[in-house]
Amino acid sequence: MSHLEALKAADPEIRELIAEEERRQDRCIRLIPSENYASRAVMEATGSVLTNKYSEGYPGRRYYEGQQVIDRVETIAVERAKALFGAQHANVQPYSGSPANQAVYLALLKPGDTVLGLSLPFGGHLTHGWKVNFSGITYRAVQYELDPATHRVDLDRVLDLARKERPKVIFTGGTAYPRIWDFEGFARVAREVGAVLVADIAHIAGLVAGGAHPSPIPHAPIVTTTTHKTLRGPRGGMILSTAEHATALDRAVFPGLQGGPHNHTTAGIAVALKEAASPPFRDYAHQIVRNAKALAEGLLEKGFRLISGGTDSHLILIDTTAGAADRPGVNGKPAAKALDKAGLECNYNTIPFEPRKPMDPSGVRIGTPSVTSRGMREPEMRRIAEWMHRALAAWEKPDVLERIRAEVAELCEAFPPPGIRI
Ligand code: DSN
Repeated sequence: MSHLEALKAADPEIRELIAEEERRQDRCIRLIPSENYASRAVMEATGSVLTNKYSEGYPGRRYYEGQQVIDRVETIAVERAKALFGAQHANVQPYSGSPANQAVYLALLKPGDTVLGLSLPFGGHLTHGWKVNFSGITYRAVQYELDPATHRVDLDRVLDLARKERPKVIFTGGTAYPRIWDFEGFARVAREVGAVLVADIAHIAGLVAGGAHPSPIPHAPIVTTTTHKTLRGPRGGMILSTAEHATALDRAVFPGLQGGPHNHTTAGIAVALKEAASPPFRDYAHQIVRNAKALAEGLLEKGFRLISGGTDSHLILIDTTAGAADRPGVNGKPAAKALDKAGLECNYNTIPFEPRKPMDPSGVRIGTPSVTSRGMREPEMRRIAEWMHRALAAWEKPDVLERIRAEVAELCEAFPPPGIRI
C-alpha cells in the first residue's frame, strides 16, 4: 500500500476501503470466472497521468492538441492487439464489453433488424439480445437455447432458427458456457443465411491469446472482448475485425457511441497485451483449463451436478439444488452466500432451463483465472472442491464456514496474488 501515501493524506476513508478490499482479495479464493488479478505494471499504467488527457478521435486524427504521447500509446495498443490475435484491425477504445457490442449493433444494424444470440439464462450475455437490454429493446432479437440433454450448443438447431428468422447478425460467446465454442460451425451457419458472425470472446480472450481455446479469427469477421477477464488487463473493451468492417466499427465507437477514450486504460491494455504475448502467458492459459478440469473432477467426485458434465475452459456451472448423500441441495443464492462466508467467492447463476428467478436461481458459477494467476495448480483445486463440499453441507452453520475460511486464508498466504503481493 506504499503507493497510496497521497491518498492516505487526502482521503484516509477511501484509502482504508481500498486497503480492506486488497486484504479481501488476498485472503479469499476468488472463483468468479470473469475476474482476475491485474499485474502491478497494468495497474501502474492505469493509475497514471494519462487519465488527465482528452483524445477524441483516433491516432493522427484528433479533436484536441497535445496528442504526441497518447497517439503513440494507442498505436502500440492497437498493433499489439492485432499481432496477438492475428486481426487485420483493432479498436481499443470501447469502455468495456457492453459498449464494444453496442458499437457492433450501431455499425451493422438499423433498429428493428434481426439479431440472433444465446439466451441469457442459458449462458448468453445481456447484449446478445436479452429483452431488458438495449439489444433486445431496440432490435428484433431471436435467442437460441442449449440442447436439453447435453446442455451444449446444437448447431443444427441454431441453423434451423437462423434459416427461419434470417438474422443480419449472429452472436457467439457468452458468460456461463463451459464448453469450446465451434466458431467454424457458427461461420457456416452465418454464411448460409447471409449474416455477419460476431464472436464475443470476453470470457475466453486470454485462453485464445494463449492457445488454450480455438481462435474465432478467421471465422468471425468481428470479435469483441473485454480486457479484464482471462486476458488479465484493466477494465476495458476491444473490437477486432477484418479490414472490411474497420471504418464502420471505428465510426460507431467514436463519434457514434463514445466521447474521449480512457487513455490510462488504453495504456493498461497495451501492457496487458504485451504480457499476454509472452511465453509464460501461454502456460498460464493452459493451466487455467487444467485447473478448471481438476476442480470439475474434484466436484464430480463429491457428487456435484455440473452443467454439461464438466468443462473445457475456465468456468464451471454447478446446479447447487442437486445435493448428495452427505450434502443437501441448496438454491444458488444461499449457496453463493455460504461459500463467500467460507472465503470462496463465486456468483449465483441461472442454469439452462432454469425453473427459478434470475435473482434466486438454481446454480453458482465458478472459474479458475484468478486462482491460476496466484500460481495454484491441480492439488489446490482438489482442496477447493473439498471445501466447497464441506461449506455447502454446512451452509447454515456459521462456525463451520468460519473454520473453512481460516483454512482458505492459510492456503492463500502461500500463493501471493499479482498486483497485491507480487
Ligand atoms: N459481468 C460479466 C460476467 O461476469 O460474466 C459479463 O459481462
